[in-house]
Amino acid sequence: MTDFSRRDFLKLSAAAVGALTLSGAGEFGETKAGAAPNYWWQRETATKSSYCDMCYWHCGIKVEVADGRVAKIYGDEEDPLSQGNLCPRGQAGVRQLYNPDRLKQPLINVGERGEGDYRKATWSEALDYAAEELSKVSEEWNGPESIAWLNHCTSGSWFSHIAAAWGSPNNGGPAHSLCLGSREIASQLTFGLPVGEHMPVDWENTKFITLIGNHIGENTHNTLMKDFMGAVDGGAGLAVVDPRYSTPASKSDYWLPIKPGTDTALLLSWINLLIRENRYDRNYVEKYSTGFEELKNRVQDYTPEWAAEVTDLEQRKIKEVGREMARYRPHAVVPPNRKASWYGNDTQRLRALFILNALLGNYGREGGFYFNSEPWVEDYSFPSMKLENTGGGCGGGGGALGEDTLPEDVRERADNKGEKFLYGSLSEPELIEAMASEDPYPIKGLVVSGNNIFHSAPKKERTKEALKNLEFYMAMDILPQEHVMWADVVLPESTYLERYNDLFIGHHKSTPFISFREPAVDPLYNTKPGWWIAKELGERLGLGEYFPFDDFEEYLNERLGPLGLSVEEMKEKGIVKQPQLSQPYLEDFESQNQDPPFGTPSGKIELYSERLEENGLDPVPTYDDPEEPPDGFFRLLYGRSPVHSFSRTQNNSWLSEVDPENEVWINSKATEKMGLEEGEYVVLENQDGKKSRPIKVKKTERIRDDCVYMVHGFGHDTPEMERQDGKGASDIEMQSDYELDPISGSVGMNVNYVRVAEKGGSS
Ligand code: MGD
Ligand code: SF4
Repeated sequence: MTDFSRRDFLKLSAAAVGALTLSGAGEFGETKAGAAPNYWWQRETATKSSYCDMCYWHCGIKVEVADGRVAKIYGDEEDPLSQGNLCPRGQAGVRQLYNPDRLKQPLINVGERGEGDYRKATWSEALDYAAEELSKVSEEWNGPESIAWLNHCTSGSWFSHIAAAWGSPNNGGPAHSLCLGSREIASQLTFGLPVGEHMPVDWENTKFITLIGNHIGENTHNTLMKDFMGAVDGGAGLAVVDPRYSTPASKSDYWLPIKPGTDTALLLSWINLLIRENRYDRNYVEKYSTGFEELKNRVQDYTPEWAAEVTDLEQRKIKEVGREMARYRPHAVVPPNRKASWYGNDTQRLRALFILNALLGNYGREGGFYFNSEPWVEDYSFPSMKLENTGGGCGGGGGALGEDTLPEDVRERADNKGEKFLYGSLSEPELIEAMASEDPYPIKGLVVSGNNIFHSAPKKERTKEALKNLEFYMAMDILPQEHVMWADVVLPESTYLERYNDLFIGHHKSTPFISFREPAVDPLYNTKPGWWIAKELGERLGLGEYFPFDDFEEYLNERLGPLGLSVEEMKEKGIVKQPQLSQPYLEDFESQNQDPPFGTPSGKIELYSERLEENGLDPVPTYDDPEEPPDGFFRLLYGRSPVHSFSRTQNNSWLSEVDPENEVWINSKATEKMGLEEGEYVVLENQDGKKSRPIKVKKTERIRDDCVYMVHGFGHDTPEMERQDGKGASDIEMQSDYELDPISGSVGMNVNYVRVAEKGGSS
């Protein structure tokens, strides 16, 4: 019998809002009418140390707690990332904690999957049931590989830990295939080094920056934005290549409104120009790279004149920007963007970008890229696991270029049947396809944590089919997002302000550091930290030996011990910087008679990749024209809002007040032709006849007329969260197609097209 339906959810949320309002217990301690002021700082306060989880940048924070309630969050001045400042999302973390819509207790589904009929359960009931069902799937469907694990949050790595210990290779998240995988693989192929979490661009010394569709300022990463603006304010020249007049384009010296999908042509033409006009850094190339002559031969036809035709850019501008880069080299940099998966040829596009940087002689030089230096922190000594833990947490998923190390009794990963792609971590959309088709083998169990599989992966309908095909599906989350309310067991995690997490190990230029997270307040409702949930589940699955600690302080103390630190000390300090000798530039290695740290087989920058050639792939990037939009359709482009993270924050009361819904940017000439007014609602339809929710029109000169643009993360279908439900449209609903990158397994979603199908409607 159902005792907890969607309607109850809404009632419960409303009651919780009421309770907060009546008690006057807002986090800033507002006063009841007529009462004496009682600000939070006049109460008993405590300061807690943590790092922000509103995005994976993980700025260090201090949390002020007054009478057991979080009153304020601010940046930790000691932290190299936040440097004492937070973005709006960081400050709004407090509204995530006190969000009345949060998941409040474990739930067990009692209806059809997707209908949202639940009964409340105790923790032991929910965990016993989950362990029993997962074990049943493993026994009946040929082992742990019949269960997939998709994680994207700081606690998610504990579920990846279970997958690795138990032996499922179907373990990962969106970070690789839907975000930065192709960038990481291209960097590894060229320099033998990852780009890593915090892009090692030497902003403070750079003199000329070229951004390729990298909308810094709309996508907000605290330090990145500050460093970038510092460089621009300090006089660095700026060129922005984007079909849209983005925020950085508005600060630029050169805006290149490129035809979407033709960036590789532009990059190759700059390579051609630097070589043809002898403007590249000859000494650097001779000393540190291999394959220059082959590169020179292969790019000789990719002239700026040719590229101007292909990219729809002015020839003069292409040449001028190329020459500016050369003028300022090696202090000229072309940073890669983070959301690198666009068109399915992404590793080659990124290879072209890195080769261009190499010709500018900027890797390991001031004003280019510096060499990262990670702090040394001992791993916890777990018993050896069946598989390597492939992560899946935030920002994970660089994707190794190494050999497959699966033991003989474990089947291959289901996402790469027939070796459709060469390298890389799990490709989430390909895994979902394997779940739906049962090809190459049935996957009948799924565990999802902190990964909105209805909003991060394309082909949402196929994702629903995959879920229907499962025997058991469990989700751990903090909110009743749409995909969560499809799960058989729903486990409510405490938010980052209520729990311990692992150490965050980072670096910012020559400063390696570790940040610490402690609970600022006790968990609200009947929620639990992710590490506890995973440990309890692991023990029930017979994997208790992989969780050999009683509580999380014990775990953290074992990691901190070799550094001469402890949990008690970290509570005080929050951040510890390591006085480790760092070598950001090539000259630092040379002065110590050391080889440069390029990790390629040749030990040099590989302009020509023999590894790609051996695998039948282009050793030097080549260019293919993108498909043209069908008649009457625009290419659909998408990006970020400065105050939202993915599809996670639209329900946050402060953030949704600032940015409640998205708009579709359409060029004014096109709106005039269609008779569309600014602010009116339209329904979009894609090439496969999929229709969007109504979305507001933004009529603008700031975008080309062959594409439209919308911010990702809106258009939720979540009756349990009224504030975000149905606001704006979801780009994912329009992304019913993608192109798979044959090198990295990344999926390019900029290969979808929309037209305005109807006028009218509202949010
Ligand atoms: P992209 O999606 O690559 O994002 O940040 P970016 O790397 O900046 O770039 C979007 C820009 O590319 C848009 O300006 C778009 O018009 C342009 N563009 C689209 N197609 C093309 C093309 O064919 N050629 C060129 N040259 N430009 C094109 C994404 C990054 O943002 C990522 S990956 C994550 S995961 C973070 N997410 C995030 C968030 O959710 N919210 C906020 N506020 N910030 C975030 N920062 C991060
Ligand atoms: Fe938090 Fe903003 Fe820093 Fe991301 S950039 S960690 S949301 S403060």
